[in-house]
Amino acid sequence: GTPSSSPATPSSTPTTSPTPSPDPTTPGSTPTTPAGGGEFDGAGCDVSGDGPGSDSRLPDPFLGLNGTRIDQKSDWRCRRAEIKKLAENTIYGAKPGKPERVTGTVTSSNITVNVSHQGRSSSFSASVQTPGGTGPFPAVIVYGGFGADTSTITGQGVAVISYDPTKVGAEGTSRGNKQGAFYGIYGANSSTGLLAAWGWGASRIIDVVEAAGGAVLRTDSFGVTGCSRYGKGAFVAGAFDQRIDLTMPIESGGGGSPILRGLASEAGAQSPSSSYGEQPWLGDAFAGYQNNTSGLPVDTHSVIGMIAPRGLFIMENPHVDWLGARSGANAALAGREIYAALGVQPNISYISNVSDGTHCATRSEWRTPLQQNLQAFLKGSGSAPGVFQVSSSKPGNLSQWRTWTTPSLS
Ligand code: MCU
Repeated sequence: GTPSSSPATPSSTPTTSPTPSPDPTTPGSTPTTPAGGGEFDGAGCDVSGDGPGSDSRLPDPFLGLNGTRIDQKSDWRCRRAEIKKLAENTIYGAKPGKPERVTGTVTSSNITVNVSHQGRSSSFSASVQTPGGTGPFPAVIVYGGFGADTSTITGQGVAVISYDPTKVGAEGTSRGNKQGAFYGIYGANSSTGLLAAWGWGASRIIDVVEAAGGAVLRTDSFGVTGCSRYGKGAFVAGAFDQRIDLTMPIESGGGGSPILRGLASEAGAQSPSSSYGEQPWLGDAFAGYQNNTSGLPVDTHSVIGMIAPRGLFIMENPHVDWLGARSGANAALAGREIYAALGVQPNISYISNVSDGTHCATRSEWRTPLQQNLQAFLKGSGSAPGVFQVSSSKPGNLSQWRTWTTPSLS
């Protein structure tokens, strides 16, 4: 493997400076996205309008805020921007874009992130584990310290960035006194919930890796994963940063990928009000929806659509009722319709028919599709597996949850 005793030279290039041209002699070097520029491509879209009224079933993800259904694949860019707005306003709180200044260093063992914005500054770091072989390597940002199969990730030639999101948004605080690197910038009484704050931190890690120019880690190839509360975080990170090529939430439960409308009635599952109250994971605005999910103008199937057409591999555990795997299956089934309409159905995979009921276990059923997803989306090799294996104990039933049909977009 790569000796961790010979770290690459740290760089501390401000990401606000122009990205240097890639060195064509570096293996694996590809043109870099301008720093931060690829986080969200819908900034120029008209997102005026409030969205649909109350509906106990899943809102039509193809219905624009102007009241017209989209009919072209290229319309998805601005539809994503609409969903982003609605999801921020009602579920997660606002995820701000790139701050005025982001600097940091990348070595084969560590990443530092320094942020300043409107006179406030904060910092955090993450550790790096490189795989064997010669870099620069693609990297998966792994939230937290459990549940993700990191040896399979490094075994595919992909680095692991171990990210402790609680440094960016701490658990255990009141909503009026939120703490961590995000809230040091945006204020302890920011209405943004932890999941969006954590995603902001992941985006800032990507800013620093981009600016470092590809000596250790590739600037254009990122995944994200995590289990349980960190699965919720991984899901939101992937939805809100288009530089993330592969999103892999594991057993994310309430506030993660499962449809919020379903969780409100799924037997034994963590309810939306419990997800709102347990920690400030969701935005403060969700207070008004925690007992009224029908009032949400979006649900997590549309958040899945924010990830489309990029890679998504949702892993769930049907044995623990609290995790809401039936609502998870319904989210995946409805979200898959968006992937299908965009002509990229194999880019979403879902597996919940797993045998071990232990929460956040490492599972053999996920290993091969994990390898295939890493190869396809982070290494440009092979093709997306497009596996869809729903447990018989927690099946979904899409027809129960929608009245809309799936358009064939041109
Ligand atoms: C599934 O994620 C959470 C769940 O939402 C919580 O209710 C529970 O307390 O903790 C889970 C978790 O993060 O476990 C590690």
